[in-house]
Amino acid sequence: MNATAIAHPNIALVKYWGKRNRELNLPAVPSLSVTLAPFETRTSVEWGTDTDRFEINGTVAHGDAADRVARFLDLIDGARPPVSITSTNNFPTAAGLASSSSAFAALALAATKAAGQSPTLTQLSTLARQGSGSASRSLWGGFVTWSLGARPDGTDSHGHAIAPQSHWDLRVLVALVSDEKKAVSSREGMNRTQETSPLFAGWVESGPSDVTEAEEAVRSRDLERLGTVMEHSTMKMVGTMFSAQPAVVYMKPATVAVLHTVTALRSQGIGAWATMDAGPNVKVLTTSDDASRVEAALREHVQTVHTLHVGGPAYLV
Ligand code: 2P0
Repeated sequence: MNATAIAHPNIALVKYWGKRNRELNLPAVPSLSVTLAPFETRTSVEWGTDTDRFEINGTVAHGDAADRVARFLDLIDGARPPVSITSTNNFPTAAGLASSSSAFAALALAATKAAGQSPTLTQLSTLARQGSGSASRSLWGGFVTWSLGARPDGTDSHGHAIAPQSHWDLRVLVALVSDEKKAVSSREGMNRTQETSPLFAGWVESGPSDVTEAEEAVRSRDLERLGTVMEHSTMKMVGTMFSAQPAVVYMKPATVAVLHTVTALRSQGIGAWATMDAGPNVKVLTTSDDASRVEAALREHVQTVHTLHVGGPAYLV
């Protein structure tokens, strides 16, 4: 059977960093994200063909990338036939956003449908998590919490919709500091941090209350409260990276310049808060009213700024 699905990427407002189970991709901390449009991944799956073939953004995957997709498909059906996949992003892979979140969410939705299954969104999220942790948050639109869960098999560690796309018309501006492929993958960076940073225990201990704080801020549409906890979660995560051995440093000079600019904007009364992920790019959370002033300020340091809005859920085409 054939099926096609579309999913948006998300960025974490409260961060996922570290795993309590690498095999099942179970997180060390809960996290909370916002789904982002108009960026999206469109994935078509043919279940039952001559040979496995995975085409990602026009290039056929080989080696580790292909193995990762094949293992993911095996989770759907351990006795599956060969599968053909064509997946494309409508945004540059170097856009400064984790494309694995939309990729594995779209693949989970399209591949289960093509396999003749009808999983719930929660089951899809649990499946997508095993492809890439952040993908567990891309099945829903709006604001999503990825719960820590307690069961050893991970069936209670998945996304939960906190508020839909229509709840809050925010903007996220991506200041593109660098589009080079990073030297340390997020997976490698988080594993090294977890194994070597003396700050990691504090990170894990303080994570759950950040998610509670962010959920309350989202529900009450309190941008200052949400931005404050987002920056705190981000800087704690960066602190664990810097204190790893050897240190994991994704920042570039322009990253720091943008962070200072965001702080300066706030002192001028503009509601803007910054976050970063496993890379040098800075994402700025702001309102639709302030977005153009924030963009102008970011352009003093970077050439490319993507302006994104809150996106909707993943869906079958
Ligand atoms: C996040 N990041 O919450 C965090 C913040 C990067 C920093 O999720 O190993 O590609 O596939 O579960 O999801 C990036 O890591 O890692 C990420 P895996 P993933 O968005």
